[in-house]
Amino acid sequence: MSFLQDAPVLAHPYRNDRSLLALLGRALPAERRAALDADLDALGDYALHAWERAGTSSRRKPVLTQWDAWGRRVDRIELTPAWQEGAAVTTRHAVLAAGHADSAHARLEEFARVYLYHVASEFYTCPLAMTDGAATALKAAGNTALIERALPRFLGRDPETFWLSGQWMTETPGGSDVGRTETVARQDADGQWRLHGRKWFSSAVVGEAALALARPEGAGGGTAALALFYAETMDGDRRKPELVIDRLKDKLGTHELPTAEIHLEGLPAWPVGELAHGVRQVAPMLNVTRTWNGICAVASMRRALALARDYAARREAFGRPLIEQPLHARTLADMQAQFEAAFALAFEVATLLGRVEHGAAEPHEAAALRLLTPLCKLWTGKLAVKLCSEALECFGGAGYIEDTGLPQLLRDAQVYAIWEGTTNVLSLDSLRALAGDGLGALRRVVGDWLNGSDDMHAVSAIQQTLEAASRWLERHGATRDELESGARGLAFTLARCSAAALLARQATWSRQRGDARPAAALRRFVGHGLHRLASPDTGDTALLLG
Ligand code: MFK
Repeated sequence: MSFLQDAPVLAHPYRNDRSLLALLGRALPAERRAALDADLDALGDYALHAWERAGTSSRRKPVLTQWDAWGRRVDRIELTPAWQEGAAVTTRHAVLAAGHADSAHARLEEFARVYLYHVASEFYTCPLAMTDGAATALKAAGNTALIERALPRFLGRDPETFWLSGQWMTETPGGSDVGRTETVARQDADGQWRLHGRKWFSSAVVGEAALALARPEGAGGGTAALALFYAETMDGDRRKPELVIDRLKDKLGTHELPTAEIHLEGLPAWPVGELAHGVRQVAPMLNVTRTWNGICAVASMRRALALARDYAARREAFGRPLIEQPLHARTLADMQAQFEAAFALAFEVATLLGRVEHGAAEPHEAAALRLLTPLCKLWTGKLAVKLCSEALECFGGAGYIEDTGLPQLLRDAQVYAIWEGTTNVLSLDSLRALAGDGLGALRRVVGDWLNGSDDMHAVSAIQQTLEAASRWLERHGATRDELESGARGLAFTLARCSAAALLARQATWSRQRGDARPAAALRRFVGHGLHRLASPDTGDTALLLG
């Protein structure tokens, strides 16, 4: 028999994740940490089981059957195994319930679960994110009737009564520009609202409810005239006939996720709040799903890196294991440093969300959260693609072969930069959050995070880069086109500074406990530069595109 290469082995995703263990050790009181342990351990077990199952199963895509043998419209969707288990696994481990518990730590405890579950879930986390977002938006709107009806289902711990909710926003003319929504809400003579239109990306089509943007009949055009509606999709165990599934999307990645194009043909719906300003009402949902996006992006990075790191010890080339090859080791260490920075930022957004929702945060922390949410989403989304691509390369040709399970990581990672708003749309959203004193709020929290750090080089680099960002804003803030054309560079700069400051805080805590690795990650991350500010556009853009 000729040489056979050992496959990479996935170590227990919870017990071996030093970043997660250190974060929980620093951020949670001992009794809450202990109470969380069993769920995290079990979700780590589930992740291992799913990884092993994926290696032997060929079931990758859901199947839509639109008609039965006798010509009746059925729109039945057969799901992959992880999707069939989704409600049971997540209710058993209180994934959504944890996030809405009465504690400032609720969101951190929720997102620790999400992080461990995500890759194994085969993007069941996508509708879970929307369900979480829908619960948050209903609470923010204060609609008591809908809260009493839907939240026990959305946040419940019984898989039999658990409901998933969708977010029906995207339409053919309005992906980013939601103000172009064409779906109309009409009121029957008896007062019942009904939705008529076509929604172009529905990833919770197997769910039982949805929040949908629609234009009340006769309302004007644009964003402000849109209203937010709550709808239910099922009549007992049959899908309502007013919801028609046109087809499932054939996507680059997230293959197990049944994303559908649908028609609403008079689906009954109820206004969530006033019959206007629907985008304002759905914004809490967007900010929650964008937080999920950041956590899921770091979960994918962590999986890719864990496999690449393990493989580097198993694979020999030129007489020694890859891990002993200086350039390969350096490549992995660079990836580790970037991952640790992204991890720190994503989990701080989760933590701050919990503090703000619980009323435990100061006003400047709430303003910082509003800015950090798009920054985290846009930066981690891009970084996930880069790191997953680099991780595949660490396997050479094997990283390009489907049944290693590796290419899927890269295909799936691409969705993070698109789902819930592209990098540019999120960069522009960060400008909304910077209006007023968003940057001042960010600088205050960064100052708190740097307090006590002994890495003077990193502290000075972070502070100088924030100064440069502030000067950039002063210079370009008055001219809208200049501001927008540089928004991505500004957003990446602020994201990197925030992540570095959070890494500095973790490094200080870990060093006091004898672990110098986060400090090394900080040095390396800062060493790659924080500054990504765009130089003024001297007309070259128009020239290049001419
Ligand atoms: C997981 C796998 C998925 C499978 C594949 C899926 C592929 C992708 C499928 C998708 O389509 S995902 C959905 C992607 N679409 C989006 O995420 C929407 C992107 N567009 C935006 O985010 C726009 O910024 C937005 C539509 C939210 C607003 O743009 P507009 O129309 O210019 O609105 P405007 O007037 O600026 O804002 C309306 C109000 O909302 C304002 O408040 P006021 O009414 O009080 O003035 C804003 O301040 C507020 N607002 C907007 N964004 C906010 C926000 N408030 C808080 N937080 C925010 N993030």
